[in-house]
Amino acid sequence: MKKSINVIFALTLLLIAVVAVSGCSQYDGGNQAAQPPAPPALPQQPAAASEKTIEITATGFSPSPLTIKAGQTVTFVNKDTAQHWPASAVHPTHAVYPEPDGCIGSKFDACKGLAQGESFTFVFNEKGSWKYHDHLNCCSDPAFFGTIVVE
Ligand SMILES: [Cu+2]
Repeated sequence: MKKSINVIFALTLLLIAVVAVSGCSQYDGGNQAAQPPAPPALPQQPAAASEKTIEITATGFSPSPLTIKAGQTVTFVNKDTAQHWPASAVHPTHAVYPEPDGCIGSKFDACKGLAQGESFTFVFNEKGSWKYHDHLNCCSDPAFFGTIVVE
């Protein structure tokens, strides 16, 4: 009699353990299924909307002029075999863009010639019409001047 009670007790414990484990794994599974769709939807939209690319080729900057919103990021990519150095107007002081303490006169400055495939990324927080140039091809060719309008 006592032995069969022990067996029933052991089986009850086993049943509780199985229910607890399967309950936990079902809960985790539900969590994993619910989480992934939400996070990617939020960060993707602002990132895609806030980043712009300006390509530098042998014929200059494109697109130019470029109109963006304050806080947007612009990446200059050198697609040319020659080096190019985007920097704020005006050559040679580069101080027109109103964020000081860059390498020459403002923070809107690549601070070096970009080799083919290299890029320079800058966040435009100041509203205005900001002229820039290629410091290495300045200032005989009008193709190597550009404007970014920040609204
Ligand atoms: Cu310059």
